[in-house]
Amino acid sequence: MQMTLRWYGSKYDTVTLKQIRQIPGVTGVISTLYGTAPGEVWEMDDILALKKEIEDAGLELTGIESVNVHDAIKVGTPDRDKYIDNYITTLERLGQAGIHMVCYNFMPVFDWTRTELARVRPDGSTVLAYTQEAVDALKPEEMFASISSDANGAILPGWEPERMEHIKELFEMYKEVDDEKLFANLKYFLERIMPVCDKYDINMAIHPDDPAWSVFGLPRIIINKENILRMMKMVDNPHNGVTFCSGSYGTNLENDLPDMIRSLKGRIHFAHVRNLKFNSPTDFEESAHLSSDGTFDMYEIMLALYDIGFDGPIRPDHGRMIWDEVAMPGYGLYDRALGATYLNGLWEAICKSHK
Ligand code: CS2
Ligand code: MN
Repeated sequence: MQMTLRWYGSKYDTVTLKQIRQIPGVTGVISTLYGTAPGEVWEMDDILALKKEIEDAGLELTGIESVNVHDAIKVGTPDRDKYIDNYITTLERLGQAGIHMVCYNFMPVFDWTRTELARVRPDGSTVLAYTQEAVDALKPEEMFASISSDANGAILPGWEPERMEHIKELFEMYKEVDDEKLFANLKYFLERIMPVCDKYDINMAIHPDDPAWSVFGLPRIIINKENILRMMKMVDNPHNGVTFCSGSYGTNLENDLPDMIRSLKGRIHFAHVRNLKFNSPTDFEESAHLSSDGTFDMYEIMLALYDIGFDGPIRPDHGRMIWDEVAMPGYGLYDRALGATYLNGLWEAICKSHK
């Protein structure tokens, strides 16, 4: 596996490439053209400039997170083909630039949803947290207001103000879309993009819905083993794969994470590994990566990845905000660096004990 860190680009990120390069064992970054809107074609010059900036800093552009999917594709509106054509052009250019892993999600309206961006833990660190009670008490637009006021000035992926201005229309668009329709629209999208993925050897890695259940009555399908295996079968191409995100699938305590990993042998193209601490089944917070700080056994997760021969990019996911750092919630330097080092340590121990 290759240890990486997510990086939003020098215009948006408080963390520098130089800092990332100094984390032992991190050799690549996962980045995106953060200023582009879903549905837009990515310019070749922009892709190459991003790649060059990263390579000049002594790192590799290991993959893209994310090329976001336009809502017309998820809803299946009559103009979806135009947006799929744009997506294909972007993939073509990424392939020509030598990029072989693209993470995306198929969540309606929002990307991940948290109800607190800075819950204070007993040690004074702050973390992202979720309670179902808070979601049930809020309208989506109220949620947006509370999220943006807590974001340290950063724009959070999927919560861009331009999108949120149209939140009512977005909800309206999804009125007729249930789980089955969303599955069908995903299949349509994948069938259309697989030829370009085959041509350029691009691994598509769908990110799970987070939390792994319906919020605000919107359909959500990338939530458990049954659905993800259905998705792998419905477009049975090795380039149709997943981002295994322990913190997202793990929101549902019924998901057996190591078992899910083992069932996805050959189809995990990217791994996000982080821990959660549950205070109740509907109240969780994002703990440090260490097993003993949260609910998941991180050794078992890494062992399962090892057992299936996982050799793709991996990254620590959201970290806590520690040591007075001010950064995009979940994406500071310090705790993610600790996470990367811990995961590298588990991996080294697993490799050596299996020799
Ligand atoms: C990420 C997601 O920050 C996060 O929770 O894991 O935003 C992820 O990048 C997207 O869902 C992938 O498209
Ligand atoms: Mn993730």
